[in-house]
Amino acid sequence: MADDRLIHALPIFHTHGLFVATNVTLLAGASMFLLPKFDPEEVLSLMSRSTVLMGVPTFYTRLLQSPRLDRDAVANMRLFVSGSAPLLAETHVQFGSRTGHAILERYGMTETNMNTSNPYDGDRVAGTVGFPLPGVTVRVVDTATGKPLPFGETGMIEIKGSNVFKGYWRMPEKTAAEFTSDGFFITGDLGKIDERGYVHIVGRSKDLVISGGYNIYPKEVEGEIDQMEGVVECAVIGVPHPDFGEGVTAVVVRKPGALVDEAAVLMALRDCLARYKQPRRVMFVDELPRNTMGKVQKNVLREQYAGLFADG
Ligand code: MCA
Repeated sequence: MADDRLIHALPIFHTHGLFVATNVTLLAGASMFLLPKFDPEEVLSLMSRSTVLMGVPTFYTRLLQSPRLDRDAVANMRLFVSGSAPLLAETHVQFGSRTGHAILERYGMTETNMNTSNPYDGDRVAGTVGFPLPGVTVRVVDTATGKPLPFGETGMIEIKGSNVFKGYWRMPEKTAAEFTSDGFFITGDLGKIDERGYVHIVGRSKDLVISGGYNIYPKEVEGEIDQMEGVVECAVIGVPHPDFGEGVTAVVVRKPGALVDEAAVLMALRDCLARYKQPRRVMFVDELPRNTMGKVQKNVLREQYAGLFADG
């Protein structure tokens, strides 16, 4: 709305900060505080002069850590939006009880822009990303057969609509592989649609880690570690992290007698990968778990290390 004022603390080199936050503000003829980075105390200070905050889940978990966050602090605020990574139902509930606001969670991707959203008027259901936006078709299909599934059953989420991109720049094969023959984009997110029509995202089939709203492709990190002296192979996974949602974790197999340790791996990556892509922990194992086809079972590793960051 034209009299809105957005607190903009997202990077503007991503869809969320540029197209969603900035363009929507311009389209509405509204205004914003454009901040160089997210600082929870500064954001709290601006709330008395603002009406909307758009953030990734880490914004909300960090705001919850401030004792200043209460109903008085948000008295002028109309809307809190979350996207780019899954918002834990627990964060939604805690934020609601501290502030009286139900965070509006929505679902987008760089390839599609925004797909679904919880309603502005109506139930914003924790753990769901709401309904398809106007003009967007969302279906859930069987991952093996590609056939649409009934309500409540989990499968691959596919999207069609004028919001969907045309393809990856100069990557026709990747583009072809990620669209169905009837023109749906295969998101790589696994989910279901419940009887009320709310979309739930329950997992991911693409080998991708999302840390603090940034996408990390494990292959890139694995490629760097595999090149190191003393390393046989490795697998990079995301495991639950209290601040970033998922924490990048490398599981490494060393050559017999090799001295490479966690510090050495981190040091080797320091200058060749952006900081957010660098593992927060490096674990060593004798061998990686594999299925009968010889494929590394990352799900087994994710379970094994699920509690790694439990204490922060
Ligand atoms: C910073 N670090 C990170 C991350 N961000 N490590 C892992 N994951 C991250 N996301 C590193 C820093 O370099 C630093 O390294 C250490 O972690 C702690 O930094 P800190 O000061 O706590 O971080 P920050 O600068 O406060 O940043 C956290 C953040 C930021 C505010 C959550 O990551 C962020 O703005 N995320 C938003 C990303 C986003 O806009 N995604 C939208 C993509 P050291 O320890 O060396 O000091 S578009 C999208 O996903 C679709 C379209 C959608 O639906 O929106």
